[in-house]
Amino acid sequence: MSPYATTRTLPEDATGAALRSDVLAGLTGSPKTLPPKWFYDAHGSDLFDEITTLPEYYPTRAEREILMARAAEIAGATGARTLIELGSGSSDKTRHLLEAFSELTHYVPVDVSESALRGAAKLLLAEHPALDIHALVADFTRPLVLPPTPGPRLVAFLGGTIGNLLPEERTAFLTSVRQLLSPGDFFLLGTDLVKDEATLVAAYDDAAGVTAAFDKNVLSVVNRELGADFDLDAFDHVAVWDAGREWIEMRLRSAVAQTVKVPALDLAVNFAAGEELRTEVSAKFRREGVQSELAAAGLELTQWWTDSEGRFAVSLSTV
Ligand code: AVJ
Repeated sequence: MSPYATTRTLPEDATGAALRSDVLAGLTGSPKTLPPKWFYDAHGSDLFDEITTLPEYYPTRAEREILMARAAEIAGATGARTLIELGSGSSDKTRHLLEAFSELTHYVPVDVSESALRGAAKLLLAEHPALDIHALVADFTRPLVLPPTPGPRLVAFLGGTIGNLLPEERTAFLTSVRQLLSPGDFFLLGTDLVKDEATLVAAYDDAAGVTAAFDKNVLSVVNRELGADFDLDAFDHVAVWDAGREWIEMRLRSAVAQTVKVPALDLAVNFAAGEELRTEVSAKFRREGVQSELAAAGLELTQWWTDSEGRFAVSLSTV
């Protein structure tokens, strides 16, 4: 039996405290916002998995195409013995990589969801019984302390999730990734690319309404965790492309004037009819932008791969 260890750097009550402070700040600010990380309770994670199969939502398929085509090249270029995956979730994206890495002995998945980590480790160990898995229950936007595993190390951040960070948050995040790396280590990053508005908006406002349900799920999370009384039917899902900032925004638009109570925060929140609550920013990138953001953090882009339709990119960089 190979070792499976877990290290928790999040206090057990961290999630509750962080949710309360995020909801208080977000619902009392102007415009109103909620951070996208609160979409992902068990139901939200299921809805996201369903999104990845929708005809309009191309990023998952495009990234998978790249990883499958380039896994051997990535393994050869890095010679990685440890793979560290930030925001690993179900570890689905990494499966293709793990197959290709002949030198790999250690896998360090990092996620806030301990149940996702446990489920993923179980499946992976069935396929790779010799793999040493050390799961980290941690928030990857906070400074990380990694277990002492052999180098070279490959830190992977896939799925385009970096797009959920605002520009200043991205700078801080990339700087902390840089600090995890020693000479000879690598960073593998998935970024969705700027493209025509119709394709982008459809990817975040699908015909079947799955993304709308995913968007509204954040209200269910606040209802359940903080005793709020959001009426999901009183909000409409909206996806908007901001051409200046080159990001998609998901918003929930209040259909009527209404007051929502959040008892755990002793808060009553007024929404005007038509007022919008921003629930997600999903930034889209260009090669020059990725390269310069990496460079600003002390990382040098060495490889850039896109899918056959040029919709998504995976890049490799070094210190
Ligand atoms: C998981 C953050 C990459 O921004 O495309 C999918 C989340 N939001 N549909 C994205 C999401 C709406 C997704 N990421």
